Amino acid sequence: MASRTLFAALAALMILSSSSAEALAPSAEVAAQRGAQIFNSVYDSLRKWGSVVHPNGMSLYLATVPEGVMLHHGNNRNETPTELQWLAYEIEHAEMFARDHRGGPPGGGPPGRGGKPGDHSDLKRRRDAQAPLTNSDDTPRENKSGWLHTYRTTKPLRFLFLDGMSGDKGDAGVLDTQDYLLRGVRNLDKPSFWPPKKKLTSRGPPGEQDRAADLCRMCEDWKLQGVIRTESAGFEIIKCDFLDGLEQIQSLQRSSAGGDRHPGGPPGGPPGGPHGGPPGGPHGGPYKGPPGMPWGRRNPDDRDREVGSSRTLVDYSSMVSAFFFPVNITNPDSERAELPRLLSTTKSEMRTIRDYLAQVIEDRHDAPISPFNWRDVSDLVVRRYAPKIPVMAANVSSVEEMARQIRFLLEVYIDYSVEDEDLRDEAAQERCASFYIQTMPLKTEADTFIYAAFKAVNARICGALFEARKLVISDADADEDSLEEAKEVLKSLMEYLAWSIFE
Ligand SMILES: *[C@@H]1O[C@H](CO)[C@@H](O)[C@H](O)[C@H]1NC(C)=O
Ligand SMILES: *[C@@H]1O[C@H](CO)[C@@H](O)[C@H](O)[C@H]1NC(C)=O
Ligand SMILES: CC(=O)N[C@H]1CO[C@H](CO)[C@@H](O)[C@@H]1O
Repeated sequence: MASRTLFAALAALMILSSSSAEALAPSAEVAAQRGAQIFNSVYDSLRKWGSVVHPNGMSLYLATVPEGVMLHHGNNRNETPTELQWLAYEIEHAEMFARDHRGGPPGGGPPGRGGKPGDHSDLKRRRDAQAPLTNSDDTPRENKSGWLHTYRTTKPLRFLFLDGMSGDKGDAGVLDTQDYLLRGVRNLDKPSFWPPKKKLTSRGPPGEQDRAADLCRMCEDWKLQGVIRTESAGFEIIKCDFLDGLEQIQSLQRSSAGGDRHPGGPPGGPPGGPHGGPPGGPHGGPYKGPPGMPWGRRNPDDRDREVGSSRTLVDYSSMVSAFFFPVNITNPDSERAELPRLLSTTKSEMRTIRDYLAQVIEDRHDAPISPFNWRDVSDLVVRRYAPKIPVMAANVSSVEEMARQIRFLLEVYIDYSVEDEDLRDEAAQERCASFYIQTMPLKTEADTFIYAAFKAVNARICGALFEARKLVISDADADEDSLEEAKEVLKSLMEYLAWSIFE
């Protein structure tokens, strides 16, 4: 009897512990609740403007740089790096580091723009680690100019892509996926506890060099070449074993006079930062945005900057996102409520997501990447609705004009062979909600979560448009008030969507 009780108690305990171990799991329900954020992560991926508008990345993807892609590295010597180093997708980004005798990566974000005191020590440590002694700060200024090295990829290279402005610095959330999720750092005064293989040698707050070293240890386990990130100055790669899969095609010394004036390129660094452009950034345009944020200055040129869909192929079916999991992503800073954070998550939640990511990376490592993907679907949706909705929400001045715009968007979904109007509209709204997503094969869990998210977004768009349709088309007495009501519906739709293209 006693043993039976014990057995039952043990069984109950096992159920309890296994259910608490399984408590944190990704789900389509959670993905649907965070549909807009997931949609935006996919749409914004490898796009500068989207990364600037939604800087706090919560998502990770496998990404491949195919053979024959050109990448750049600026440093202070006529030597190709042999270990962990940074690569830039764009010339002007790498040139920022070739110009200065102190060398360094296209990474880390120019100091003086981040405005964080920590950034300086970060950079100093980074450059101490990278620059040979002969080129340290006491080198005569004449030897200031560096080298710009250009490479081509000699085989497809697999990376982990971190969305948002994850290449920037600062404590407002751009580093959350790296520091909290991947590295498991909690208290930044202490070295990271994970991965535990090697004790960190540096002291003080873990900086960029430690971060890169930690990421590369993980990438080694995952058989990845490194990490792709976006920073203010451009898109960059942390290449862990630098020369693996790279061939140098050019290495030229920059003019020492070119440092301060560089037509077409980045202007010289300000006093506060060896790597920095002026507040205008590498393109010199006036940034706008919330003050005090490292990425906060928005450059109009960023609207057109993107890696493109062929220089880097993202495997959307490998997406792993904090948005898929029921974790608390609320920003404790209520003034930045629109920016998600991982501050209120626990170590064990982060470990669960990391383990899930490791499994996805293993499963998808060699999976063929579909040329038509979820970002293409998001493009279709945005291209269809984005040019119309803001005008309808703000600038339409008559019921007739609003009705015309709504017809333009919704007629495609309506089957006029159905006589009952309610049935017809109901079926049309459902058709509208799945129209763009119905063709995508659902091969992985990520596909089903993205599907759920996209479905939620499309359902919201269609719900709003059909509501507006009721107000100004179905209602024969539609008047000025109906028009205003319809506009309000569309305004709140825009707030929900928060598409970067609206900014
Ligand atoms: C989530 O985190 C926020 C910010 O830290 C906190 O205010 C809130 O109470 C948390 N929510 C839950 C359900 O724990
Ligand atoms: C609405 O009209 C104003 C004034 O003409 C214009 O500045 C604004 O860009 C328009 N907005 C949209 C979304 O078209
Ligand atoms: C212009 C100038 O001073 N160049 C010096 C750069 O450094 C080399 C040695 O590394 C000197 O030989 C050059 O004179």
